[in-house]
Amino acid sequence: MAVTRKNILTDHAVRDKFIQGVLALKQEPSGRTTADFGIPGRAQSVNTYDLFVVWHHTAMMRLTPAGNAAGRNAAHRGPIFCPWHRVMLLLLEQNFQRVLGDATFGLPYWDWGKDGDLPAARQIAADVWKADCLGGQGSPVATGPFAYKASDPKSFRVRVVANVSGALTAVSRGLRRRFASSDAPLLPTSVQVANALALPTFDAPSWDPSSAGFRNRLEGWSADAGARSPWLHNRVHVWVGGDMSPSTSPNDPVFYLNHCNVDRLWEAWLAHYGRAYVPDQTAPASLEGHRIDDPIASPLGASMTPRQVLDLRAIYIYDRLPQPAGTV
Ligand SMILES: [Cu+2]
Repeated sequence: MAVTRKNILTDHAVRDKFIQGVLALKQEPSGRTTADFGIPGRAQSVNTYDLFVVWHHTAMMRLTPAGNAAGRNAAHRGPIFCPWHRVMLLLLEQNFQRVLGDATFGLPYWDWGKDGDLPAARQIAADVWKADCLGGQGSPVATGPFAYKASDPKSFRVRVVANVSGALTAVSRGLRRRFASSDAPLLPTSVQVANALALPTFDAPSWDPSSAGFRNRLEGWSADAGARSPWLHNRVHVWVGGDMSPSTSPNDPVFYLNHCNVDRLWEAWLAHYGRAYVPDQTAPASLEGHRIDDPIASPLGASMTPRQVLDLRAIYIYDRLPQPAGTV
């Protein structure tokens, strides 16, 4: 039976399990150590939650192909953006189900387009940032389930970050968020989401941040006419700020609520346009890592290809899919 992924604001049981799952995976040794990933200092456990942080950073640092000027990498700035993060969420969801002992658990999503429809002052005080949900902003975050408590070593700690030269470093500090900086003062809106869904092309040459199509709009390099980047997914990262900005952004659990919504929007697009994906396997080797049968490898399990994740309705569905602009 497929699990249902729900809006985190509409189901308190799912919200509480998400929090519980994050905290449990934060404490659970993965069997890998910092030394396995070349992180300097005394070798210490990379716990399961932090293994996803390392995976994301590593993928983002691997340019595909090496040295390309557009910065296309193994997880971003190209068509693989959608399937790569879908595989990541799937593996996280399986780990949640295991650690919670609940095979019916589906990852929740944050419908940020809805919050983007609110006035600015209400966006930073929206329900998702309340103490019973994700807690608010701060350096460190001081409210909610991921607040830093100096006296409690089991309270939420960021364990792995990247330094200025892109190398992973072990740390132990509180989570940081800084909402609505001048780089992204407002969240994306539901109209912008609907406009993105109205784009019938998934992706197109040059398969990077300058491409036309749905993937690039959703990822957030191309905007509605006249609008200023960053857009949609990118804008959410920048709007939350702090630990949500760099390559180690899965350090903030809101990463997964953002990406579950991104995956929901991709699912809405797939449902509307016939589950198509480009480029196919005849595309040149310069697009390796982004073609339909190229493997998405992970330190957490078997690799999967884009083709294998275009229809996962036997595994999970969303409680609600938004519609493209111009449809009823
Ligand atoms: Cu990412």
